[in-house]
Amino acid sequence: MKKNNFKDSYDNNGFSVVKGVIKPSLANEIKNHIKWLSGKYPNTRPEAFHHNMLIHDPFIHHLINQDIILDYVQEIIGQNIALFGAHYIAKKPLSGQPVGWHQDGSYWPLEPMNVVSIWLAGTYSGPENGCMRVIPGTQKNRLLKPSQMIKLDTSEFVLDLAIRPEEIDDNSALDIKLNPGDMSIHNPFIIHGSNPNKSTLWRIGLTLRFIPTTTYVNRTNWECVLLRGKNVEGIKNNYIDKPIFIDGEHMPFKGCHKYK
Ligand SMILES: O=C(O)CCC(=O)C(=O)O
Repeated sequence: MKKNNFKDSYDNNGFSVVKGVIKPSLANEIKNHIKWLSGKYPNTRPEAFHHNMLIHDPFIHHLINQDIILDYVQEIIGQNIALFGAHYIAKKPLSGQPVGWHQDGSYWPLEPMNVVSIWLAGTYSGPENGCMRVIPGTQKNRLLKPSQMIKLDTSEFVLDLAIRPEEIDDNSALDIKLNPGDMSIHNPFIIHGSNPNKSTLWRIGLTLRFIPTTTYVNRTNWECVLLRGKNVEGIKNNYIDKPIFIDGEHMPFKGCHKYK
């Protein structure tokens, strides 16, 4: 997609889709990474490979440093870019968990709420296997606080909060259909969620949250990565160093020598 169309769709609808942003071989490595992490953390569901498990992982750094992804992010938040969140939401065949309707910003201690999310597909993701769904235009809604939402049981849902059903009109919800290597990008205010995966296919997505370095992450010692441009004096985010690849601790991947 041309960058202008991409930006227009993001501004008007609250999300945009970019086809083939990474090569199929790299998307395949995302699939391998889920297998690798499932071996490393056998007691964790693959919907819950959270930031703390990923942020020092060289393969994640390889992904977040893909210039083509950062070029799109730059169109929205400018040239000084950091990552403050990474989370795999990988849904197993037959029993992948749903994500309740929510706005991302409700969860985040960001000052100001200037942030953009990428959802990078490691597999096909469509209505059959519980793809992300968005309600276009709702990025113009007010941001709900956690206290205005209902609590969900995390043994059944990926996230612990959802917007009250009576506050949602999902008639205009759209399925974000992606192939391996495609990505969607969404606004922190847009209402979105996903259904369970009852199909026989995996559904693997990596969510990445990018901030301009003018956004302060107000959570003590929260680990961020400075990716492009420079940090801002007075905004005391905790930017970590480039990780070192360790045999046995990290998944080998094409390009891992750059982390040795
Ligand atoms: O992966 C999903 O099903 C939902 C993703 C999501 O909620 C997000 O990226 O903010």
